Amino acid sequence: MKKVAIVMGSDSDLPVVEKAADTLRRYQVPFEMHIFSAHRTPEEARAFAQGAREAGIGVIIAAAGKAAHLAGALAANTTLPIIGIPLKSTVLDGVDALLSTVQMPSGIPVATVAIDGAVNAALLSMEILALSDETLAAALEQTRAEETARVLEKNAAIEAKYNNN
Ligand code: RP5
Repeated sequence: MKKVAIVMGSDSDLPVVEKAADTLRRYQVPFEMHIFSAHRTPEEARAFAQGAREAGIGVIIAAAGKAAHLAGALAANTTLPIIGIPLKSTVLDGVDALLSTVQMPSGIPVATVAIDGAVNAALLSMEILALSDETLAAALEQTRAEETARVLEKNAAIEAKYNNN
């Protein structure tokens, strides 16, 4: 199976990014983690993106806050799918990073998840890998079915408590 690469702009991003790593671990999907910054280490970020396909990576998750150009900078240097996670910071609550990540010019796509949406970023990366991996596809289907069952169970409890008068 191809690997997922998780790239963050700073080690201060790790508390959110860890949730993506945990999610990938749950499905035993191989991944690697890096700190590359579009602004502080632009050469390293570019070199990483250019070599990613050859390194066996299938999807890149890029997490950054503030003027979050990391996902776009990586996307500029590879045609692998890039998933951007805009991170919440103290001043503008992550709206700065959301807009910086999501508003890509035509031709250089970044699939942007919600602010701090690390779990969905991991799930989306696995849905992409699952296009060519039936075992992973089945595992994702199973989780979805379990979640549905959990919600239906809660609905049944609420209906029984409030609707039987
Ligand atoms: C971004 O700036 C990083 O992704 C991080 O979210 C933010 C702040 O970085 P530090 O100053 O904490 O290193 O590039």
